[in-house]
Amino acid sequence: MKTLIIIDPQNDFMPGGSLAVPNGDEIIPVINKIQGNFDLIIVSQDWHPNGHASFASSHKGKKEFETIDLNGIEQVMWPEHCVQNTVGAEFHRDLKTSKIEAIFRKGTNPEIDSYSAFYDNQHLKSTGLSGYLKEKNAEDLYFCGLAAEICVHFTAKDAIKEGFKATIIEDATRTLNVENFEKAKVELKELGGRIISSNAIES
Ligand code: VGL
Ligand code: ZN
Repeated sequence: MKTLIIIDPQNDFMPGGSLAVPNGDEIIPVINKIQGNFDLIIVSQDWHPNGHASFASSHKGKKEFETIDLNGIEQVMWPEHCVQNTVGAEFHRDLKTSKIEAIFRKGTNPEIDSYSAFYDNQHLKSTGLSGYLKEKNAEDLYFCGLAAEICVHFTAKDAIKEGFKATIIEDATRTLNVENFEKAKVELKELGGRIISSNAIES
C-alpha cells in the first residue's frame, strides 16, 4: 500500500505568494497526475496564527531571512506566510483534492515553528500523523510539495525515524535554496530514504 503525502501546496509558497518557491506551481499538474498511483493521499497545511514567532515582523529589528536563536534552536525569520484563514494559506486552486483523505495542520503554536508534518521543530508535540498512518497500515510513504529542502525534507526524515519507508518525488517538489536541497538529498539517502522521479512510480 502506497501513501502520498503532499506537503504545504499553498498559495503563499507559489509564485506571487509571500514566501514564493521559484516555479512552485509547476508541481501541481505532476501531483494531480500521480494521485491515481496511491492508495491513500494526505496533505499538510502550514497554518500559522497572526504574529507567529517564525515571522520577522514578530521580532523588533529583525530582517527577513536572517536567523535568530529561538528557545535554543536556530530559526529563520520568514516573511509572514500561511496565516490562518487567509488566501495565502489556501491550497493552490488547481490541486485535485477529491482523493485527499485528511489534512494535517502544523505551525499552529505561536511560539514554535514546525517544518515537519509529524512534529514541531522542538519535537514537543506530535500532529498525530504517525499514529494515523500506523492505524491505516501505511508503511511506504512518498513525499512531494513545498519546499523541498525544508518541510518536505524534515517530514521525510521524521518518517524514517518513525519507522516508515520514505521516498521523495523530485519532480513533484521545488526548492527555495538549491544548494541546501543537494545536501538534504545526501542526508536523506544516508538515512535510508530514496529520491525518485514521478515516472518511476509503479501503481
Ligand atoms: C515552509 C518555511 C516556513 C515550508 C513552511 O513549507 O517549506 N518553509 N514555513
Ligand atoms: Zn511556515
